[in-house]
Amino acid sequence: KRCNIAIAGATGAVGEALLEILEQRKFPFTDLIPLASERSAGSKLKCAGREYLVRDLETFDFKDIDIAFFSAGGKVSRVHAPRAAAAGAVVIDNTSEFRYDDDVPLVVAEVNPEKIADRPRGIIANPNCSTMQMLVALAPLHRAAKIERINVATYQSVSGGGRSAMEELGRQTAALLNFQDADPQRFPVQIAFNLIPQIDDFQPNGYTKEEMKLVWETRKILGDESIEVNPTAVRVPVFFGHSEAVHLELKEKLSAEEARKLIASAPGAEVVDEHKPGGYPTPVTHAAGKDPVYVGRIREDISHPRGLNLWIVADNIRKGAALNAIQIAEILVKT
Ligand code: A2P
Ligand code: 11C
Repeated sequence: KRCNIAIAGATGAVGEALLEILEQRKFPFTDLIPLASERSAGSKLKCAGREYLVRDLETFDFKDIDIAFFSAGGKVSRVHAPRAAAAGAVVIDNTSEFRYDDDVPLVVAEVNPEKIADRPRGIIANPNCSTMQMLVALAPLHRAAKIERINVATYQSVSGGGRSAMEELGRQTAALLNFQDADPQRFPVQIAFNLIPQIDDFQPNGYTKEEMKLVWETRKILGDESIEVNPTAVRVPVFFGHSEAVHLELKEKLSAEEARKLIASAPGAEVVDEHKPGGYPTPVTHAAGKDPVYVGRIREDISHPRGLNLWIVADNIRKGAALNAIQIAEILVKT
């Protein structure tokens, strides 16, 4: 079944990846409408050998659109996603705007695709990148041995913050190598040659929203409110690819070898786990520009009888955002 698609935020970092992946996967669309703010309306974007004119989201009528991808920030989704759904489009929303609403499914294509069919508001939410990659790796372990608690520290690349954040890392790196000031604008403090233990806003409990997303989204996607999640989210001076050090406490013991086998046979995951220099995934050597979620450093926790340690790396713009959204759309066009 061919269909008309629209991309709100088509000129952004995730928008660019959406166009690239639609082309790579030969997504069966009839027409494609890139949408952005009036700043970039009138410019042109390429997909599958054709040029498409960018239109202003503000004044666009979604009546002929079957699937609308939204990646232009929560505030934009709040206003325009319900409008697109009311006009008959199925919205696949990349922001955190609707993720925690009971009547909006939150879907990782390899983990809970069955939820796509139940979308009373015509909106399907795409999880946050850090939850997405973590659950592609952890879902098979949860099914086999039930995860009771997840301790996770993230190492998140700047592309998660969009184009302006990538530009800031590039600009600061060049400035500092030329003995000039970093002059932070997009991030609260210098990101080049530094680490920042804050992503998104602080919540009343002292955690950041990025950290709480890992708690809320893990429980919703795995359908298990009893899972405890203890997160720390850190921004690192990497352009593409989020990494996560994950420590699991399981109900039943799994050996490292059993965990390796379960992850290796899970859809979307790939084990890279050799005990030698470079025998593990990194954002640059494995993840950037690639589809799989890479898992390495799989070890039994020497301090806990049913503990496991893992290192999970994926391209936050691809599997973490654009790819999963397109996998959802592929399921929609098949049904
Ligand atoms: P524009 O290029 O017109 O600013 P990123 O996540 O890389 O920062 O990209 C954000 C995306 O969201 C861009 O495509 C941007 O378009 C779009 N965008 C931001 N604000 C709005 C808005 N008010 N209306 C429509 N699109 C918006
Ligand atoms: C980051 N995870 O790395 C964020 C970006 O909730 O969709 C995505 C924010 C979200 O900055």
